[in-house]
Amino acid sequence: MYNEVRKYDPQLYAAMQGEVLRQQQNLELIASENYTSKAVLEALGSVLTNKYAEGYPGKRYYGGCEHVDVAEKLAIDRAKQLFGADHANVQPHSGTQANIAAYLSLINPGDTVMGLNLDHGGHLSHGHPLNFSGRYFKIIKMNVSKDTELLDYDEMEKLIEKERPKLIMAGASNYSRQWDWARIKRAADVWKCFLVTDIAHYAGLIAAGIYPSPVEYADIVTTTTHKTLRGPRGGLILSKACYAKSVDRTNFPGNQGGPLMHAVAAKAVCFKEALEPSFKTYQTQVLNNARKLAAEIQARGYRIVSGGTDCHLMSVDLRPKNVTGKEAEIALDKAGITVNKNMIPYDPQKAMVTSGIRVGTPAITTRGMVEKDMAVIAGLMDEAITARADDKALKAIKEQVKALCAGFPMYPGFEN
Ligand code: DSN
Repeated sequence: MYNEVRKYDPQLYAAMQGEVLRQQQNLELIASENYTSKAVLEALGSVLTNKYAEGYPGKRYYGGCEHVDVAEKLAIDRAKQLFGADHANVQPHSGTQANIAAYLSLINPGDTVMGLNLDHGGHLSHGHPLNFSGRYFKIIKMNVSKDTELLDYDEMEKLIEKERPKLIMAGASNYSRQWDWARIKRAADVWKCFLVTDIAHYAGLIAAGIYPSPVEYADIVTTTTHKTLRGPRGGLILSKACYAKSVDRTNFPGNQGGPLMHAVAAKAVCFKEALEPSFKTYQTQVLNNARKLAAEIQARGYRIVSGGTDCHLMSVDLRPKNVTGKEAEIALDKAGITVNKNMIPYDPQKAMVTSGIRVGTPAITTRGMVEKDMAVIAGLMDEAITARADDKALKAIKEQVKALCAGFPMYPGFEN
């Protein structure tokens, strides 16, 4: 594998090969990661990367776009069908770039935006002071309830009435329960503010119909394509027909130059895969695995934020074990289990320490793991966290993880 890189650039090859082994031999529990299909990888590694195609299908600033036009049209039509959207722009290089385009399609710098606090499960691009969103807009933060750790819609409505944001950004990177999109839309309508929903985490579940879709309610919906959706790294914007021109103009030439046509082609493959009946089976298993894993982790004395999950991820409060997120992440890494430390709501710790970890099931489900494997994984996680000061024990757990993963090849036939 990677023969040309191996011959030309052995140093890089060693890193790439190391990553192949890491992905194969470790338990990948980062909620925002997944394994694409081989067809998606093939499109990503194709000659389409050689092509400039500024503009949109049929209206390009470069010649020779007849074939990439087909690829982009396929991606657009499939995305619209998958989510039932009027309009799709498949060019954003990332979710954050999709969000930049969404904001600037509807409002201007200096306007007020309301978004979920990053510490409560929001995302950097929903208003963090160091992010463009926090620098260009006046941000009003929404919090989850201290008691229930759920979105507090009564508080949200009061905040909208008080602050009168021009735009509500609804979405999260670490919120495991369902959003009531219809209720937020009603509140947005009362005060005449725009509603953008960022479904980057839930997109695959939404496409499969097992998590509520905001498409009928939101003015604009943004997502990434590489999380639960299991496609290439990239972004996607869906909108009502009336915003189509504005979205397209804001993304190009407003926010990006040439689209990455190999990534656009890979998105076309991803959307085709997501339209297959087997994708619903996959997403249902992702959800079942997440619920089982949450229950198994809880049964070992940890606390699951909000008591459970309605999606692919869970937020684990480690305080009952007197462990920080940082300590747990390091111990789990040594044991071949990959997670990220994450703030829990009202976390007493700083962002680089945290009291929690975020755990997700999209990647392990792609590898074929089911409910019975979740009990094994929760046991291995607990053993590693308990043995965090004992490198020898962590090494032994890593061997068990490796043996478990060997039974679920990442890409059958690909490793050799
Ligand atoms: N940073 C991503 C995540 O891990 O959720 C979101 O963009």
